[in-house]
Amino acid sequence: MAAKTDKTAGIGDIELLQAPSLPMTADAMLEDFTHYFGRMLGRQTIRTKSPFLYQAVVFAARDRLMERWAKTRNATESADRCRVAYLSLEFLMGRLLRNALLNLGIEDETSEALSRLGLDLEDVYEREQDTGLGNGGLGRLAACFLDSCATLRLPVIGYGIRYHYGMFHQRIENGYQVEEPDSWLREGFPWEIERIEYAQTVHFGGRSTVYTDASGKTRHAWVDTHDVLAIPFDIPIPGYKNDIVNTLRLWSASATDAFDLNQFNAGSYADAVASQNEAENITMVLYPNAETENGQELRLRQQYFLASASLQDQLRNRFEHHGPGFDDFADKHCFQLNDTHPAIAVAELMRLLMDEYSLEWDQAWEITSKSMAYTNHTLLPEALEMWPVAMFRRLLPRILDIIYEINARFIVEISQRWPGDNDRIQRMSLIMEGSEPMIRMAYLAIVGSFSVNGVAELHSKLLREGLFRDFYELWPEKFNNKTNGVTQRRWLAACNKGLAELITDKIGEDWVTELTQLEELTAYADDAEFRKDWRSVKLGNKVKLARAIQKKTGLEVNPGSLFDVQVKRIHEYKRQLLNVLHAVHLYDRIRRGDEVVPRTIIIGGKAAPGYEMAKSVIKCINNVARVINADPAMDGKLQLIFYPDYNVSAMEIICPAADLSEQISTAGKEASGTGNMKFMMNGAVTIGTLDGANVEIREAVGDENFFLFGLNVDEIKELRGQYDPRAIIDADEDFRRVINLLESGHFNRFESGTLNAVIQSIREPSDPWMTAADFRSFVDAQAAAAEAYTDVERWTRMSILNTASSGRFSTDRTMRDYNDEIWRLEPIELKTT
Ligand code: 26V
Repeated sequence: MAAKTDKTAGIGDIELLQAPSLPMTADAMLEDFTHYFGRMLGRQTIRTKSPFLYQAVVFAARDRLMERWAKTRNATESADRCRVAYLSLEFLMGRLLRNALLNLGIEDETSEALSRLGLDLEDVYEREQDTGLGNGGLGRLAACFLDSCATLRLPVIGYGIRYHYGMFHQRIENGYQVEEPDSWLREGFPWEIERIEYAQTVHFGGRSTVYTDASGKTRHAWVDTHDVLAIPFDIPIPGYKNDIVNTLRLWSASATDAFDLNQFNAGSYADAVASQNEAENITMVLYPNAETENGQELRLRQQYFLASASLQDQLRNRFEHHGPGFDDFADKHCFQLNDTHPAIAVAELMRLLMDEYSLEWDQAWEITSKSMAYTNHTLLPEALEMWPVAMFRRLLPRILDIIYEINARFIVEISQRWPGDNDRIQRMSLIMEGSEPMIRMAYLAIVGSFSVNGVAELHSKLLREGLFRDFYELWPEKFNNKTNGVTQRRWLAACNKGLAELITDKIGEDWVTELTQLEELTAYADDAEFRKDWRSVKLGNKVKLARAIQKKTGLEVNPGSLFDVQVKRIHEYKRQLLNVLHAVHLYDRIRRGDEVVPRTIIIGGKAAPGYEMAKSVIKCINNVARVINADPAMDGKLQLIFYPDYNVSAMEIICPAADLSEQISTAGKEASGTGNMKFMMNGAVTIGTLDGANVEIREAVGDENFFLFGLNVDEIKELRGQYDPRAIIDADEDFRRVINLLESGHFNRFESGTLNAVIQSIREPSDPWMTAADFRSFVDAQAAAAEAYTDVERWTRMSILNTASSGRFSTDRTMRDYNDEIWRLEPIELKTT
């Protein structure tokens, strides 16, 4: 390795940059695997179940990433160009090995190397635990973004939290969800590099004071704080066959020396050690999203911890490589806020610039408000984050000062634009007054950002017209849309090898980096031979899913039946209950002697542990499933499966196998959805409402290839106030029979009352999700889907056209949109040596 003398580093940096690249051959992989397994991990006997086998493969792959990583870092840091920090409390990465090998282009070589030892790479993949540092759509989106940014050569770094416990595991016991901790780090996590040299200090508590500096200026300081150390752990993010490796930097909390010492001096060694926990607790656990979790102080600590550590890291990096000065800071840095969770970064950057770097307010505000950009991910008003002012005062007194000052100046701006409009001031104020004054984080994010975006056309429109209307009137130019996507590398190339090969055989492999190429499949929808191959791939995937179901639940499902799938978080607005009503309706029809198209309904998802109604929905699904699956009359006609512990890896088996994709939320409630895109890409046909990105999916594929049902946003709005579910049920015989069955105790014998709350919610005129309103049109759309499915050739055509039309839903497109309209980054140029 060459040593290079560096102006700042002193003796010089040892660089991988000049070193000859490691060979990407099966021979070399085998040699390195053997080295790591035997010499580093100290193992001798190869046991397929052992985690060390997997770890040794990771180390061999990681070596190949390491040199590319160093080159990428060198190129991005030395170039005085704009870079983006993507701030997110969640990165739902899933497994990393398959994607790393795919993107490095050495999957075949690695497989070959292992096969020489009698090992199967697929088994090694299975040994990896999911990195489940997210709840659902928002966290997985962040992970897909990173893959696309690296592939597009965009200098984007992800900043998040290294939770000790990720998303809980779900077990089903007597139909109930039981949560188990996800100790994903227990066997070690071979992907991460601890970078203790970049640790940052984050303040909490204490008080805010004023002093006069040497030049006679009034300055603020935050004193008597309890400090916590933020230690970064880096994970490599390889682009697809382009030698780029970007970074996901996750912060872990640790006690500072001073933290212990104060206590130690106060007399108690044990207390001192115990109080380390208080610091380390900050990154202990990922919060599962639920309203009940809102307002938890530890969650606010997490948010501030992430914001502060990440901003300090960016400032450090800037000065290290480009020297002091802030003149062009906003041109060279952009912070994309993934929802309001990291929105406190607006106030923290102000604090750092003023208190630590002595900038004046106006200059600091100019920089802050030109470098922050905010993405909203929800339309549910109850999900909008607010924090009690009192909590801020206790935990982050200096930050509270700054938020008050931002608000005071903002209110002046409103009064200038709308003199005397006090209602408007109240509506728009960052502080919601009341017995317990609250800080509205979304408003802080909007005021402090130059860009505000929604995640699907409909969602962005509803933000402008509803939730953020006042702000849109004030700053229309800030608002924009960025329709979500998913990465086709994970969600087609890696998880559906059969389909990927079939597609590549026909149209070449360019779709892997340019998904709109899939359009070329349209022509083959009319090719009978191709349709046959398409069906055979789908059937193979269904067989594979059937095996997974059998393994997890003991139930045998028929791969010849229509696979009707709804997997996502369990939430009332997503209306898993509507799906259950349809299942009960089919059950009822079969019992009456009707012929139906054989169908397997698969539902999966986790309920937030504190969300009682969602947990009852899980119980309801399982109870209905138990009766249906035990009834001999249903044999070969209907099955209902609850797929336990749904996560990223489960989706990799599920989406390639789906025939029908359920996207059935109440119109106006689902911001975008991204599962809908994964299903579409893998050739499932959607049954859905006009909600979120469904609208754009239907537009892309054509209404004849999409099963639309339900009220639209305007109709929902109009119906509210006069909604009468009882009348709807009474007027519809099928519906009446379904409700009667549910209320008769048929699905909860010896468990009287367990389903009451759930059934009652459907009958409630105030039901915000208006499930009953869409029952009839849902059942009819399901009948149309079943009918279409019996026409095998027609269905296959629809399936192909769905894949062919999914080009727009790649995060490559989404990231290009962000880059063209918000970030304006130039692609990383690797130096060729
Ligand atoms: C809220 C909370 C509140 C309490 C503590 C933890 C926590 C975690 C997350 C959330 C908000 C989740 C919002 C969310 O996941 N939105 C989803 O974002 C997807 C990506 O844009 C989008 O496709 C889904 O439609 C949207 O529901």
